[in-house]
Formats: sequence, C-alpha cells, structure tokens
Amino acid sequence: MELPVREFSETLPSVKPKKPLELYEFEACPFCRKVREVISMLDLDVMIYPCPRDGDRFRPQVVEMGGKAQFPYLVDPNTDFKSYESDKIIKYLVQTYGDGIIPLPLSLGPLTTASASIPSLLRNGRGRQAEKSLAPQPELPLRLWSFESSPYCRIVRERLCELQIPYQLFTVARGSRKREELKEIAGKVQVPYLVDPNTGKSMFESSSILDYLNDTYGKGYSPKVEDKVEEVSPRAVEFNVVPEDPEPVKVDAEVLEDSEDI
Ligand SMILES: N[C@@H](CCC(=O)N[C@@H](CS)C(=O)NCC(=O)O)C(=O)O
Repeated sequence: MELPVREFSETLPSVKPKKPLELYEFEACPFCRKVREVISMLDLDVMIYPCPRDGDRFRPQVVEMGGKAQFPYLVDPNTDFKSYESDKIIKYLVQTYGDGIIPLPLSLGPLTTASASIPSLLRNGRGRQAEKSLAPQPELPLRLWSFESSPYCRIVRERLCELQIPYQLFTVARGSRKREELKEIAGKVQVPYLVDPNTGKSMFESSSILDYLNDTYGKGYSPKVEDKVEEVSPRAVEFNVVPEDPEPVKVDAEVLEDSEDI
C-alpha cells in the first residue's frame, strides 16, 4: 500500500533535456524517491540505473564516477552536471528544467525525507536488496511508463531494481503532455506499461509485468543454449580464440576407393 501523494505533473513551461538524464538510485531509498518525485513533477524522462544493496552492475560505476556508494547520483550529459545529494539534485533540476522554484512538498527538509520514507516502510524493504540471478544484463534498456505515486508502478520499479535491470522511465503523471504519446503507442493511457525491446514484448498490468520479469530475468530464467556454450569456454569468447583445426584425418586410400564404388 502506498499513500496517494503528489500524483501530478506541473507540466511547467520547461526546457526539455536533449539527452536523457541518468539516475543511479534504488527504489527503497527515500532520498531517491524525492528525486523521482521532482522528475515526475517536471514531466522529465530519465534513464534509471538501479543500484540496490549488493548490486554489482551499476554501483561500481557510481563509485568510479563520484568516489563513493551513495544514492541518488544524477548525471546530466547535457550539462556535465554530476552529483550526489538529493536536495542539490532537486535544486539543479528545477533550475535547469523548471521555473526554479522547489515544490513545497519537497522543500520541508526532514519532514520531506520522513514522508518519502513511508512507502518503503509499508513495502517492508522491497526494492532495497539485489537478487542473485543467472540472467545476463539485457542488451537494451527496458522502457517503463509510470508515475511516482502509483502503487502499481511502484511494485514494478521494485522488481526492476532488485534485478538491476536498466530502464528508460517515461513519467506520465496526471497532466503530463506525454499521456497522448502513450495513448498512441499503447492504445490507452494506463500505467504501468512496459516495453522490452530485447524480446519485442509489451504489456500493461503490474501482475503480468512481474511474471514477465521473473520469467525473463529473474528466478524463472533458464540459460539459453548460447549462454551455456559461453559458460563452457569463456576464454574462447573473451579473447576471440579460434579453435585450432583438428588433426587431419588420415583416410585409407583403399577405403576411399571402396566407398566411391558404392
Ligand atoms: N544526504 C543524502 C543522503 C543519501 C543517503 O544516505 N542515501 C543512502 C540510501 S537511502 C545511501 O546511499 N546509502 C548507502 C548504500 O545504500 O550503500 C541525500 O540527500 O542524497
């Protein structure tokens, strides 16, 4: 269950980023939620790189870029802004892509942090810890249409986070100008809506999406034949080693002649 708060987009007359923003975060972190809320309010889209605890895919990248494992961490490739600290990120986003004014619910200091913690308390830590999975990282990021305060979107984001699946987040809060686009793409305005360009699958309904994610990238994943070959001979893959030709087979001339007679 999640509190029905701040479910709107300001759709401010804002500048839109040319290249997508990149947010390193995890779903259960209240500071990350504050940033996702302002992203929804500003009607921005963002690449999410999930960094749950013990995550091995994107956490190391954050340490490399900023020097420590702390979340949220925002990268804006349009301006080279890179930063930790939710309040600094929020200020940057409203100044760069909004009207410069921090929305009241996000400007109340510890009260804001406390209210952003409630959904995670109610969800008992889902979206905090990475889940071990045999599935390799998908080649292309998934695409999720969502808005921050929807409880159905939340459970999908939690699962994407636990499985460390990168995805493009299209925020379509009430009032978003992108709702029309969603209608054109999907036939109706309903969230969550997931598109997986790796498999060509697309779907509504949080329960169907969870089943799909578990089967494709989670516990239900079974390695494909190519993955098994890779496991057997990692060096051949890594160094592009071409296996040596086998010893030429000595063919008995007589046998060959015999066989030609047949
Ligand atoms: N003052 C920081 C606090 C950020 C923070 O404490 N984040 C926690 C997660 S909620 C964190 O990164 N912990 C380290 C970890 O998860 O490994 C902010 O507002 O961004």
